[in-house]
Amino acid sequence: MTTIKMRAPAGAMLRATGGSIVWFTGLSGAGKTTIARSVVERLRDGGSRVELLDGDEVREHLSKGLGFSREDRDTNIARIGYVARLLARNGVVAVVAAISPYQDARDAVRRGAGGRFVEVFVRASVAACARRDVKGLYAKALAGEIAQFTGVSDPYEPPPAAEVVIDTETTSLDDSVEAVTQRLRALGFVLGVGDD
Ligand code: ADX
Repeated sequence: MTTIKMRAPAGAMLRATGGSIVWFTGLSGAGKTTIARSVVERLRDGGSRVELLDGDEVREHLSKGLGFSREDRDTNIARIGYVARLLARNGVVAVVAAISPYQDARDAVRRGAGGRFVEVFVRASVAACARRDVKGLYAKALAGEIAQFTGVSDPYEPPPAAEVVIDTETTSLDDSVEAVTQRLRALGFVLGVGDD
């Protein structure tokens, strides 16, 4: 008997096969939060348990009082990584959107994730982020009013081996979400309805 394998079309329902960490890294204003929110929505629509840990929000609660020195950023990322691991081991897809500029800190989270980790590099040039300047922070950073601003007066280490790289200067939101979900499917972290 022949079995016909159905492949879910782009935009179809997705269901997680268990917990994992989907880690968005990139400059402020690159588009991490926007893409991460859409990925969360897609997974939730398919009935998956999913939680978003967003840098701006985490810094209002879990990391209140931390600044932007390397030490403070590393502490912030270690805290987010810790919570993401707790969620993932309880079957939740933990979606993280944080600049997370240092490779060592990202790798430490990866090592603790037991293979269920996807790094998504949301790439946009400093010039493009400064042009968008959604929060008005680049103007201030470029005027010297904000110290240690990532991409302007503080480093960003691009990931050399991210599972997904999205250039938001040339990629639509829909295509960006698709790139992430395709990779999650290829890794077996989610199934499209009709996959087996
Ligand atoms: S991280 O470096 O520790 O990962 P995180 O993602 O939590 O950073 O927070 C970044 C957000 O803080 C930015 O999107 C921006 O709104 C705000 N911010 C304020 N000061 C800075 C700064 N010096 N560098 C980068 N982001 C800053």
